[in-house]
Amino acid sequence: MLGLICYNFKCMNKKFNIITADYKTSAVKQEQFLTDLPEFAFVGRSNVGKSSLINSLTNKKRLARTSITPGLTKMVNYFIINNNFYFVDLPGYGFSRTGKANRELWSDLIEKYLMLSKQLRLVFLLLDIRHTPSELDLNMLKFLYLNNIPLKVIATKSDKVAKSKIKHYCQELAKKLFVGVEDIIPYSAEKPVAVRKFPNAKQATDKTPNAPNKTMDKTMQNMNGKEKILDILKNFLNL
Ligand SMILES: Nc1nc2c(ncn2[C@@H]2O[C@H](COP(=O)(O)OP(=O)(O)O)[C@@H](O)[C@H]2O)c(=O)[nH]1
Ligand SMILES: [Mg+2]
Repeated sequence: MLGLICYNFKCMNKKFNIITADYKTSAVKQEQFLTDLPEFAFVGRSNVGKSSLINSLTNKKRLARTSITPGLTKMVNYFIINNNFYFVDLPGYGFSRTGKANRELWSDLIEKYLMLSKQLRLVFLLLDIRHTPSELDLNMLKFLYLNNIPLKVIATKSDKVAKSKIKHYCQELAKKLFVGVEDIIPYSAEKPVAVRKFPNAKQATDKTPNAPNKTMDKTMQNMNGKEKILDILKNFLNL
């Protein structure tokens, strides 16, 4: 019995890691959507950093094709992770190349995927940390809310702003999106970025009265974007 408790405790504390990541398949129509394993989808404007995020999370430079090779970006691309779940790289939305009207679009395929995927657990909505969300970003957020699809917001390219300004940019994004700043995960596919610190964490020591709890500081506040996302995946997969 004690052994079982210890085993469970060990599992609870075990860090979740991505060990294997491989391209599985691409879908161009709904009949091709997969149904066998849980899915985590990445959605956002073209060029916001979806493919780079997938590559960074999996430590594989060329797993998802970044904008240098645009061929596959109109498809729903599945990557199998740890033989256990899928990352799904969705087509980017944005200005229509052919459309004469200056209108932003997202493809039917994105909408079909989000509405019909049976195994979709969570959507990561990516926004560039430096930019005000576009109308289309806000529509996507609304669409996800209205369809009860769980989502997390990722503020990409956070290496492009000063470290000291990351929190400010996240706060600005949070205001525009009507979410809490803690719901926004700053991320850099180039360098790891600490999510947040207690404002007084630097000065505080164990002996300081009311010093922040050190364990909490380490586990919650100093997680970088990658650790935070891995933690979210772990929770959604009940691992
Ligand atoms: N500096 C920086 N550049 C990034 C980051 N993420 C993506 N990029 C660049 O932004 C461009 C578009 O990225 P990509 O992943 O292809 O975007 P996607 O169209 O949303 O899949 C590429 O040139 C990437 O190198 C990041 O975190 N930091
Ligand atoms: Mg891409």
